[in-house]
Formats: sequence, structure tokens, C-alpha cells
Amino acid sequence: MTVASADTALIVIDLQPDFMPGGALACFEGDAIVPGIAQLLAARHYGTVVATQDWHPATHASFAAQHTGHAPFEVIDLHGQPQMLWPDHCVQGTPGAELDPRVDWAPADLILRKGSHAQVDSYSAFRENHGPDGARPSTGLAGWLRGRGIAEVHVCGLARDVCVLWTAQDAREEGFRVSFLWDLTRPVTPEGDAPTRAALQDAGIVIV
Ligand code: VGL
Ligand code: ZN
Repeated sequence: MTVASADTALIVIDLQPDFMPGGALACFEGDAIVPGIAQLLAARHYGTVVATQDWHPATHASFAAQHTGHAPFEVIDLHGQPQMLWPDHCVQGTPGAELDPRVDWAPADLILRKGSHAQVDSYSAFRENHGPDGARPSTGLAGWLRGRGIAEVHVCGLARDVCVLWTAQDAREEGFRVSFLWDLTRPVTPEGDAPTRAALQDAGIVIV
């Protein structure tokens, strides 16, 4: 395997036990991508590697349990935006929120935790979802990458139709060239694959 260009970073999204089969918010075949991602890191294929960790307080507003009369996978209005309600997942400090122990994360340059604000969900590595004031607060990642001379990002991880998709779209909006490592992602719902592909194509994201 040749080494990626020095201006290219790998972003690994939310490779955490709660998104694996048997986990609190299991992705379809989530396990299948672990060896490939472990190998990319072990081979030092990318000079810059970022890993994200979904990292919620126990009372996070995206948890269905916080909304009386609502069940997981229902959509409610939160701060004027549609919000899918999830089972409790990736609660700060719990085993399900760790980075997947089957990967050696030593090569990661930055581990970015997102979703810590109890009232705001956070799918993308670049910007939180809409908050009470209608804005989407930056995580600072775009500036961090630009500061290291990064012009292109390759995204992988979980979930294909949620956090990896939102990260790829925001990366494009921030002006990075973006490749979506399709086979190193898995969705919450496989039925979403066609709309996900369409959204990526619309955004000018390369599907690898
Ligand atoms: C995710 C739903 C809720 C993800 C995170 O990592 O795709 N999905 N929180
Ligand atoms: Zn989450």
C-alpha cells in the first residue's frame, strides 16, 4: 500500500462498542470495518489521523428516555430541527463509549470528543447540530486540519448514514477535498444507503 499524500488526513468516526453489533445503538455489520481500519492505522498509511468519540452526558437530549412518551427512532422537534431520538448510547466514561479496543489508536494525532453538550446533538466532527440559538457551533477541527496543511480528508467509521455522512458534508463545506471510504463504513439502517450515496454525490464527495 502506498502512503497517502502529506496533505491528506484520515478521519475515523465513532468506532465505539455501543455502535457495534450487540451494542446500545448497533450499526449493521459494524464489526466488519474494524480490521480494515486497524490495518490502515498500523500501516501508517496517513500522516495525519483524527479519531472521534461520541461522548454524551447521561441526560443527553438525543436520548429517547429523556422525552416522556417517546421511543427510540422517533423524530421530534429539537431547537426547531428534526431530531431522531436514540437509545442511550456512548455515555461518558462507560465501556460502550471507549474507542474500539481491537484497534491500536497510538497513531491517532487527535482524539476529538463530541456530543458533550446535554441539549445539542453532534453528528459531524466539524460542527455540532443546531443548538438553542439556531447556530451550529464549530468543534475547531477545520482550523486544526488547515493549521497542519491538510487539504484533503478521507472519512470512515460509523455510522455511514449519520455521523460519517454529516462529517463528509461539513468537510466539503469547509473546502476540503473529501473521499468517503464506503467499504470502511456501515449504516444504522442499510435502507439508507441509496439516499446516502445520493447526498454524497450531490455534495461533490468522492465515493471510494
Ligand atoms: C451516531 C446516532 C447518534 C453516529 C451518533 O455515530 O453515527 N448516530 N449518535
Ligand atoms: Zn450520539
